[in-house]
Amino acid sequence: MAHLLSTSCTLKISSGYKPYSRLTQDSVASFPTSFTFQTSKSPFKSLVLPGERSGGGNCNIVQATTISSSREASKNPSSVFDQSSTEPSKSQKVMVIGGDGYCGWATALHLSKKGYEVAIVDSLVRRLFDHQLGIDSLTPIASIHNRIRCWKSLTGKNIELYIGDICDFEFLSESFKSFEPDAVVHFGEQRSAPYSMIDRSRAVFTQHNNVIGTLNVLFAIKEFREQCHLVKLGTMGEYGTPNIDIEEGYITITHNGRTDTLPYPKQASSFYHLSKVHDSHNIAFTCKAWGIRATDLNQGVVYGVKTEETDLHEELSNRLDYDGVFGTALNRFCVQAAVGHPLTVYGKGGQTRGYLDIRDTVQCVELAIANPAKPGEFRVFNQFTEQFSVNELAALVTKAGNKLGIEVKTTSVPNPRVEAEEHYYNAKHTKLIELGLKPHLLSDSLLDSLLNFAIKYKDRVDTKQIMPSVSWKKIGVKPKTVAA
Ligand code: NAD
Ligand code: USQ
Repeated sequence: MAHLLSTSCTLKISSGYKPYSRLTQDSVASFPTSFTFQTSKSPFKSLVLPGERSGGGNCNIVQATTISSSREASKNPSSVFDQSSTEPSKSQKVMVIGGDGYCGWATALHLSKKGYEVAIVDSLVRRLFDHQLGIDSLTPIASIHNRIRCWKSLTGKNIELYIGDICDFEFLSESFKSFEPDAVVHFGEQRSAPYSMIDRSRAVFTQHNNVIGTLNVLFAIKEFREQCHLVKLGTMGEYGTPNIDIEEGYITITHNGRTDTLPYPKQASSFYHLSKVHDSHNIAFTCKAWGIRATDLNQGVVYGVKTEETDLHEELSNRLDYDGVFGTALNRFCVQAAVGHPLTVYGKGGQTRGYLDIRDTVQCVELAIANPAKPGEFRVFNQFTEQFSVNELAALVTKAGNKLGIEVKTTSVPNPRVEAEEHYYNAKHTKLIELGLKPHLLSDSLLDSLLNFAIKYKDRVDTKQIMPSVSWKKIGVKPKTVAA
């Protein structure tokens, strides 16, 4: 049985833990890789909260929930939102794996507001990465327990919390049996391409964490919730940058006089992006073999920080990464402009990608849940709203900065990645629009607000973390432990 854990639990960290080693251009090779949490042999395998173990053995099961009984319906729904006509017809239960992260937190709150019964499953490993690399979110973020408590006190809505690693199948099984989800939204992966390219151990960790985690989710659905709809976060980067239009998941090809509709070719360009390709293959196979119903959301690069729900209270604030490992292009450029750092365009800057506002991420996920895939269907949506090259983003941020009286400069940084810097890019993205997505396109006002937000927190910026520090070409086997 799942244990209900009080919110006052704290993580115990072994004495070998060195939270402030920094990842800099010169020190990639020398930062420690062997931080461990108490009782966990692998540096990454599980986060263990003391005193909460399953019936013996090595299995690290930790499950937590908010103080109040999780199944209790909200008795005092707050009036902070107008809920008319947005509630799902019956209360659907949605498990948000990775719900403490950037996309997951915003989505969990959005779904909870919309009347879904939500449970967050998270190992909190992302907070550990920050400690390991000596980086931090631009915004101060509350603990997951305080976030959930704050949400409950403002809205009356309960969010269940299961803390553990989905690579641990026993933990995941217990979470499934306890919560009984109708849909699982799976954000719970190591999502940084540079992180996956630091060294062998990060490459292996990324692929193990992502591929085995997803495989476990598929087995948990098969074993315990056959009808459960899997909404999996994939990435546009699975397709690479082919010299033809990118379709949504499938392409019809005529070859030697015969025609078939086949999965669109994948050309990922980091060990992280490759983990998403492997995930997609495993999901597609289990849809066919076991009749799993799944939606793969090939998401573009997300920008922005505020959503209607996270904006309610500062304890609900979302994270905003700006560093060279976890920060993504547009978010980084806004923070760089705010602190007077030249915008870091890698190489020629013609790299073009799909982008979307975080308010659209939460909308897309809700649309996917509300319109589920059929049993056995492997559905693929390209989840972005606009395409930009890096140079175009830099020009937009420069213009927005100038409007606010900030002088913005751009610098061309030798590209740390191996990627095309000038290429054709035209990716389809109509399926979510057909389901009702109303995009928040990148506008002057959004850029103003993101820049103002970055200015508000600019004293928290560690400018040493801005330049890229991980090279695709210099990846190698790094020493396992290094003196501090
Ligand atoms: P994030 O790092 O902020 O959040 C991921 C969360 O998953 C973290 O809270 C982490 O602790 C948790 N997690 C990781 N491995 C886990 C495991 N084994 N068990 C339990 N929890 C685990 O990342 P994000 O930016 O919110 O991205 C979420 C998902 O969306 C990822 O799958 C990512 O690939 C995808 N995505 C993100 C972007 C983007 O721009 N941020 C773009 C496209 C796709
Ligand atoms: N780039 C710069 N300067 C920077 C940062 C990035 O020129 O300071 C360039 C990169 O070289 C790349 C492009 O901007 O060509 C996008 O890079 P990014 O860091 O914003 O995004 P990426 O590494 O692709 O990864 C992010 C998320 C990942 C998600 C992916 C969606 O971290 O989880 O899967 O966006 S996509 O790009 O569509 O694959």
